[in-house]
Amino acid sequence: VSEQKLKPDELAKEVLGGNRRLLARALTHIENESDGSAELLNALYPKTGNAYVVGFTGSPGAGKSTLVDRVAMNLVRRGKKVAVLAVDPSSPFTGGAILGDRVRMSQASDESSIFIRSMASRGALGGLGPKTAEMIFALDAVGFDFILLETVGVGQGEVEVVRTCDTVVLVLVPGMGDSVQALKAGILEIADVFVINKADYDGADRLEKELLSMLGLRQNAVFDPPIVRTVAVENRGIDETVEAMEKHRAYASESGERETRRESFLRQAFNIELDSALRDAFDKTVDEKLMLKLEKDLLERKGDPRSLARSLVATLKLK
Ligand SMILES: Nc1nc2c(ncn2[C@@H]2O[C@H](COP(=O)(O)OP(=O)(O)OP(=O)(O)O)[C@@H](O)[C@H]2O)c(=O)[nH]1
Ligand SMILES: [Mg+2]
Repeated sequence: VSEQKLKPDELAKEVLGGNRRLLARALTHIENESDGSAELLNALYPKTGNAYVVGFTGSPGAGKSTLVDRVAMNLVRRGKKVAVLAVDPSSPFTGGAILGDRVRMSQASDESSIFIRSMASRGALGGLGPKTAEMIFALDAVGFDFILLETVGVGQGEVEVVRTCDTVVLVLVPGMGDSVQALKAGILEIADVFVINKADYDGADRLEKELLSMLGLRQNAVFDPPIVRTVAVENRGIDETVEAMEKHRAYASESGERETRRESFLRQAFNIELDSALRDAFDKTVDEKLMLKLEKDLLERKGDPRSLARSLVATLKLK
């Protein structure tokens, strides 16, 4: 069978068998929601649940890509299979250390132990839409031990990261307005590990002190997020970053936090898909004339939005 004509289940089989080139194609199908992508996902999903997903977030230019690159290399040297997913990168993921080490790596380990992919989010949630989750499902299914997710900005979508990731690493930089007071509400709560990158700059001590005093104010805190200093460009602090990730991982699996997080994420993903499936079914079923009439009633102040929407749904054959 030519590759072009692979059916979704055949593509899934190839991808699960370790074909990286077809994995790239499968991810594109999923990203574009092209024909067959639902079947593809359906074939991959039962194999998921084993990868450890770590999200790296922080202000633009904080050094997320550099750090992810070094962490990925570090994990590969420990014999792990690592996928890197950069969501909405404001600058391209260069794979600096990864590519630089490729010659040496190919002697030590299989090149396929690392896989890099960028994607645009287009997500309704701002940062991480359902597409990100589906890409993670695919990478998880094919057997990566770690999936490192880079998401840009300390912005609106950030709080959504926590639902997709087992561990959230917040990358901060001394000075540069990254004072702890300037952090968006909710960010402190979602960080499982703090990395003070660019620790070669002045102000790392002050930033760490601020973080510690903020963390001291938390109520009912059960886990003390490690604070690690890195100089990612010089490969400094990378072992410590991996250890901090592992520390949170151990806590999360022992305490049940990991399961709780995964379950709430999957339920949320299911509900988002349910909303969109219902809307599709509705659009196909609804009496358009009636819909227009109700809209007219609305504009003429004859009926309020809630009553009209409910009366419209009441005409459908739903229980
Ligand atoms: N001095 C210093 N520079 C660093 C360090 N880590 C990264 N940089 C530099 O900071 C710049 C931004 O690094 P990136 O890794 O692209 O940062 P990013 O957070 O991924 O940026 P965006 O994806 O564009 O938000 C680059 O020029 C890096 O070389 C560090 O520890 N110290
Ligand atoms: Mg980046």
